Amino acid sequence: MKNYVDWQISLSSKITRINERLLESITTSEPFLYEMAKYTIEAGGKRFRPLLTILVYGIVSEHTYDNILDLAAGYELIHTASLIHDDIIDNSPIRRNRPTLNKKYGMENAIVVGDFLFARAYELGSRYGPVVSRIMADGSSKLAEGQTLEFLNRGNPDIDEETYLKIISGKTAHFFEACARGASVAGDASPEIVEALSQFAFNLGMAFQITDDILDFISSENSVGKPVLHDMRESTITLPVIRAVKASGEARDIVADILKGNDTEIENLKQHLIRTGSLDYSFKVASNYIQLAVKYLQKARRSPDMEALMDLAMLVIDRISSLK
Ligand code: GRG
Repeated sequence: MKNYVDWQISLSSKITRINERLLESITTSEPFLYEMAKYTIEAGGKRFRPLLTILVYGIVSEHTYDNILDLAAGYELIHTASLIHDDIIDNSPIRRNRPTLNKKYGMENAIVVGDFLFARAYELGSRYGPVVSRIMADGSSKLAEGQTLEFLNRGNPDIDEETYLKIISGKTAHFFEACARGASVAGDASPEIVEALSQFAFNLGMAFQITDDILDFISSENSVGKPVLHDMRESTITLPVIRAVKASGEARDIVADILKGNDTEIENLKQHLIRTGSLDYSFKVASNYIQLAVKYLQKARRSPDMEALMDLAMLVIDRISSLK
């Protein structure tokens, strides 16, 4: 598997069903609300969370994946709603290669669309009973905790690695974990397999967020579908920068300068991250999470769905290797 696009193509029939279910789940008697929700859903995205949900279910259950589509769509709706709210917080202009909902329809409408998607998501989750509903709600609470901790540390050049890891656990990894936990519980997996697949997803999520943070420095807007060098502009300090600041006073001075509003120094910081090995270090941390993820996944039954998740784990790392 060469890249995400190939991976998605190999799963295109599942993605088509996810997209259909997403559109079905946002029908409402208010046409304008539907138009805005549809605009967001049709912008696309990688659909990792619903695919993770479906593939985990496929590993543990003999039943058709149609049985898990509602849960998969529910997780994608929560993810999408959190991105809408995140774009409002950051006043972001572009998401998924399109103007954000807040830019196209205004902040007031965007807030309501986010709320609407949350409401529909929990309705979908409730179809799987109280245990799965609670897993879904826990994943969402962790998103809010991660976001809050990140916000508290915005503009803090001395944020440590432990705090960063806690932030990304909440923002990304626990939500990945919730997808796998919800799907494996819904598929009646044994407690050992529920735990193994949940840990697989958590570690995958950690690696995914770290590589996302690396890509913010080394990628292009076209390939990631959102502005790059965005984190520093928003005063969000990520692992490569934390590493560089710890290693050199010069890096700390550059970061302090950027935090005061001198955005022209961001390119200089990027070169510094390359020179000091901070990007390589971050890549190594991400690779360690992937190794752990793979170890957990290997506890599950070998099947085409398991192989597809193994491919995904490799791709998370490959998207950086291919740019190095
Ligand atoms: C959920 C209750 C509740 C509150 C939300 C705003 C907020 C609180 C949380 C936002 C957290 C956040 C911005 C997480 C980002 C995680 C992340 C890795 C996003 C990008 O995911 P991709 O690359 O995006 O999978 P696509 O567009 O492909 O779906």
